Amino acid sequence: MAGPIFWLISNILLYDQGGLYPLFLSGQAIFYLFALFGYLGDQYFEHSEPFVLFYYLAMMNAAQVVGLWRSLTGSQNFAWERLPISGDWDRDGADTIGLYNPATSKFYLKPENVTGYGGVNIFDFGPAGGGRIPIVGDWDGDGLDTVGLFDPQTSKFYLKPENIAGDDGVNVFVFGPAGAGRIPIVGDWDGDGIDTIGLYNPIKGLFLLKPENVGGNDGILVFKFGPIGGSRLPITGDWDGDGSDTIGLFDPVTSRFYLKPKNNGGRDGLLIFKYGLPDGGRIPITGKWGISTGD
Ligand SMILES: [Ca+2]
Ligand SMILES: [Ca+2]
Ligand SMILES: [Ca+2]
Ligand SMILES: [Ca+2]
Repeated sequence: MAGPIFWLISNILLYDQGGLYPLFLSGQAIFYLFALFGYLGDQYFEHSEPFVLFYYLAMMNAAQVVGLWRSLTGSQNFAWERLPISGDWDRDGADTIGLYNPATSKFYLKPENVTGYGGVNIFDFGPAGGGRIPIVGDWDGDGLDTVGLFDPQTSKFYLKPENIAGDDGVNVFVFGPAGAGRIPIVGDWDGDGIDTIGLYNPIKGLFLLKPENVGGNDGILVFKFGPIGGSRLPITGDWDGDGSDTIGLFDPVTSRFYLKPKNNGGRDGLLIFKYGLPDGGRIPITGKWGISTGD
C-alpha cells in the first residue's frame, strides 16, 4: 500500500490512502477508508459510484480530527440503521471506529482503521430495538474507552466498564427529562482524564454538561450555543489539544462544522469550516485517529 497522501487546504487536511478500501461490512453498512476525495475551493470530487457509504477523516492543524459517516440511505434518524462510534478500544492512544446496530443492540468495535474484519469485537449490550443511542467514553480514566447507551425515552444513561456483553458493573443513572428529544454527548470537560456525559437540547440550543457520571443536576454547566430548533448535531473533542474537551456543532444541511474553544456561549474563537458534501446525509464523528502529518 502506498503511503498516505495529504492535501492541505486551508486548515483542513484530507487524508487519502491512495484508493478505496472497504473497512467494515455488516449487512448494509459499509465503511470505506478512503474514497478518493478532495476539496479544492468550491469543487468537490470523489469516486462515489457504485459505493454507497463513505467514511471521511479530516485533520485540522494536526491537533484534532473530525470525520463524517454516511448511512446507506442518508438517514440521520437515530432510531434505525447503524450508528457510527469511535474510541480507543485498546489503549494505544489512537481512536478507531465502530458501529452500533439499534435493531439488534450489537456493538462492532474495530481495532484499526484499516480494511477487513480482523479483530472486530462484537458484543451485545442493551435491548434489541430499544431505540437507544450509543456513546463512548473513558468512564474510569484508565485510558481505555468503553461504550454506553442513552435511552431517550427515559433519559437514562448506561455506562459499561468493559467492552463485553452483559450488564456487569454498568453504571445506570438518569439525567434530563424523559422523551425530550435531547442528544447525548461525552467529553472530559475538566481535563481530569475521566469522560462524563452531557446533553444537547436542539429545541433550545442548550448544552448541559455533567461533572460526574451520576444522576441529578449538581454542578452541571449549562450554556446556549447555536440556533434554536435547528437540525445541527452536537460533537465534542479537544480541538486545541489542551486536554479538555469542548463542544461543537455540525450542520448537515451545509456540512459546516462549528467548533468552540471553550464550553460557554458566544462565538469567541469559534472555528467554522465546511467539510463534506452538503447533502444532509452524514453523521459527524470525532477522534484522534493517530494520523501523522510527518512534521
Ligand atoms: Ca486504539
Ligand atoms: Ca476506561
Ligand atoms: Ca473529566
Ligand atoms: Ca481543548
